[in-house]
Amino acid sequence: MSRVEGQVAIITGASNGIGAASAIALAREGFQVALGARRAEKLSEVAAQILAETGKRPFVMELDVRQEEQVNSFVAAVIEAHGRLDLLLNNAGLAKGVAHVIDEEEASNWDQMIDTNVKGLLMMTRACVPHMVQGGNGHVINIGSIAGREAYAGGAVYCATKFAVRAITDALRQELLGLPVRVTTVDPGLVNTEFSMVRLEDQQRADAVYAGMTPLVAEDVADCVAFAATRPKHVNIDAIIVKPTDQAGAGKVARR
Ligand code: NDP
Ligand code: 8X3
Repeated sequence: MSRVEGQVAIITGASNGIGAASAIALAREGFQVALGARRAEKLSEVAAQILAETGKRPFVMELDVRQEEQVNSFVAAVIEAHGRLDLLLNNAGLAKGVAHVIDEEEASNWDQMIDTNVKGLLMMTRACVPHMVQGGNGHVINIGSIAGREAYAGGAVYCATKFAVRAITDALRQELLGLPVRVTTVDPGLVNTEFSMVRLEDQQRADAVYAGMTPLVAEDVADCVAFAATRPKHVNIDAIIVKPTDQAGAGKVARR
């Protein structure tokens, strides 16, 4: 039997990309997975794939991590369904636009990034960790970014949110010291998902982000999540930075 068989994992932003791939990877490892995101139909497709492959029916519920009531009722419903919680993958997140700070005419993109990537992650963490402490086992895995280690023009607010994720990860690990809850950040470089389409709202510009190079795919990041999640309980993977071989930093990409 696998080390994590029967343990329960919540994955936010599980309807697509890294979240969907990680949910599948965690389910393959033996976790009972609970999937949250705003697009219920896409969640159902991911759930169907997991059910077909593992024989386990995932918990599925619509979730906007910016809405505190939804966050709390999602976590309560998972606890009601499964009676325990062992892992939270804080993956839901996005970048909106590449405008320079002085050119951004209104604050709605800033609000959406900060509310999702930072406040949503905080509210999910606050709702989940007490159940982990109570159950004697827990792990919070945050999806950060290399944008949380290196800022770039056009990314002031997105980078700020990912710097914040790293600060929260490190502070949380100290706050939970002595309790049976591990804290990890997985920080990817370029991954070919819907991320660039959501950010740029233009398919040609989104495709250009990955042109002439080989980006990561969501499954590459899911491998890192699954590795961190399946270490023995006394092993805390603090951080994994994972980039394409064709990338040496933000904006430092080899294209052919
Ligand atoms: P996708 O756009 O493919 O997936 C983003 C996911 O987040 C979707 O499932 C979306 O679901 C969900 N989401 C967005 N807003 C909310 C919300 N308010 N509440 C709940 N779920 C939400 O992109 P990725 O898979 O690439 O992104 C996942 C994470 O990885 C993000 O945190 C991103 O910042 C990070 N990342 C991505 C990189 C990349 O190059 N792709 C590199 C480094 C980090 P729905 O729309 O259904 O709500
Ligand atoms: C996404 C990676 O480099 O586009 O977090 O900001 S990057």
